[in-house]
Amino acid sequence: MSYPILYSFKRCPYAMRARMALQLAEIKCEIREIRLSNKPEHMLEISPKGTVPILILEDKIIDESYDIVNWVIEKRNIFNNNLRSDQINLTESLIKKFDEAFKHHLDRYKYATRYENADSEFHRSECLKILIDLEAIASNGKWIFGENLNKLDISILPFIRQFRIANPGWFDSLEEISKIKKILNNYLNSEEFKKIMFKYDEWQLGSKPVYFPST
Ligand SMILES: N[C@@H](CCC(=O)N[C@@H](CS)C(=O)NCC(=O)O)C(=O)O
Repeated sequence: MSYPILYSFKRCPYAMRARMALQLAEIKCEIREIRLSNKPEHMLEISPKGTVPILILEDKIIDESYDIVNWVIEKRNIFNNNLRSDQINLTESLIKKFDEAFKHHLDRYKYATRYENADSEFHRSECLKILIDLEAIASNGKWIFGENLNKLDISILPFIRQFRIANPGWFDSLEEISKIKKILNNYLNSEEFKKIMFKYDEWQLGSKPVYFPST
């Protein structure tokens, strides 16, 4: 039996969301851990834009993390929750906001020197504004919409994790996003998160196949 192939990079927030969906669905894949500075030729052949994650299926290749998550959701009912229609709409608009505005400011906050004239503090406060808006709609429960994990949690928490990592002391002292901090902690301390952060050696042509989730 051949398994789907997943090109991945452990620390990539987009790859994390894809791995989380696959893990929750218990869809076993051959995982190929890459280094962004040393992308395998085969990966670039099948998806010349050169980003991870990429999921190779028998009949198609999916090279956008959002599409991988949706493909998993169509296949398996991993979030068996009855969300209201406003929560469904919020899910889509917030994922877009994190993929675009939040990521834009996050990169300029974390790596200001790589961008001409980037003011790290300005970009940090733009990210924080987005988190304060999220705080306003977040539940007091374990996850953003309550006690059940949803597509929104697995899609945006990897970016909030990165935001925290840039300056954990400052992030942890923020009182205005206390629900978000709690939800992030729940994510980071979950068994599922530990599983998706399993460390694989870098894949090279000819490497013996290794599988995700690791057993
Ligand atoms: N829109 C893509 C973005 C993926 C993306 O940008 N991944 C980063 C790693 S976090 C990447 O592969 N960058 C390529 C590079 O830095 O060369 C998706 O959602 O899958």
